[in-house]
Amino acid sequence: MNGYAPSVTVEGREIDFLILALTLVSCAVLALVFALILLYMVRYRAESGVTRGAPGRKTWRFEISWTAATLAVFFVLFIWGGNLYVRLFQPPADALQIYVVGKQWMWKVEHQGGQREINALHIPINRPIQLVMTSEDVIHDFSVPAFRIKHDVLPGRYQSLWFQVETPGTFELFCTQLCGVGHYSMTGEVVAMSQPEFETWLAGGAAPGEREDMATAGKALFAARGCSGCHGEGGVGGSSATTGVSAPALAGLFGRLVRLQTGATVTADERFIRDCILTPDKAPIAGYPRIMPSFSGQISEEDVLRLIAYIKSLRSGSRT
Ligand code: HEC
Ligand SMILES: [Cu+2]
Repeated sequence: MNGYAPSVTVEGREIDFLILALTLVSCAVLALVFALILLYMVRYRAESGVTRGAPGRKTWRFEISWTAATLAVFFVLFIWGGNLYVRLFQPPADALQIYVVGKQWMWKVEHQGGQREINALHIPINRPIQLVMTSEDVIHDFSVPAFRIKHDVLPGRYQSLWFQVETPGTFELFCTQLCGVGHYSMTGEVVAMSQPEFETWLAGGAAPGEREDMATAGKALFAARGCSGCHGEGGVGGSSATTGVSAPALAGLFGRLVRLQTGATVTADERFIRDCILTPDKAPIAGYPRIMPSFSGQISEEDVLRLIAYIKSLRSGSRT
């Protein structure tokens, strides 16, 4: 295994370039400091006879120019780094979403079509990929050195990471957070393929009839877990005449602004829906009784992701 894997993403190359620039700037400062140390060592050595201690004349011009130059260099690095950071953590809207759950000691991946894999991640090239990640137990860290990406994966919340790979190939995947005795074995591979090859891969494995896509699996869970009893078949919501329960419609919820009882508004993203299912007491929404039970500890992280996929698939007014 070689120590250096050339970056296969555009952002990765920019990260390399930024690090190179930082290293060069640091080396330049280091060289200047050492050159001055040497210069003064020779110039003011004991037998040199140079006068010391006389008050030197202070020139403001020198003072101001070195301060301004340093400031300018650091501002350039700051703006460059800040801009890159913001871009790295804002997935493009058209990114292909793939779900990742870390657990001691493996990475479980689920594609929207329901294809599942362990310690492997298949992706198409030249297309932005967004990973929505969570952990079932302790803190893990998803790292693919060749993509220059690395992010902690925490239990109880969703982390998102995105990248776009340019060259096909197989790349190493590591957990880079010490997560227990099996940590060393929590590795895998990311296989980047052309779009047609990726589609062939997606279609392989289980026959299409046997595999449920995530939203369909979520729909079954929605009924089996009794969600539909309050939220209605297909999440249409409203108060049911038979049960007298009033629960909000879930169709069209994803991406909408929701008002909480505290008066605050939040966007209904994956994390919000997850919290609604697992800890409904934490942020109850305005205008409804607080009767939704907590499903914490009763639903696996993977099932929560499937329920979210189902809720995302419900457009307003749809009755599927
Ligand atoms: C006993 C009735 C009941 C059951 C069962 C129930 N819910 Fe709810 N749900 C509610 C009520 C009432 C609210 C609104 C008040 C609140 O947020 O607590 C709500 C809120 C929500 C919200 C937030 C909706 C919004 O507009 O912001 C989501 C998402 C949700 N539930 C999903 C689910 C899922 C998924 C299940 C099944 C795992 C489920 N619920 C089971 C009654 C229920
Ligand atoms: Cu781990």
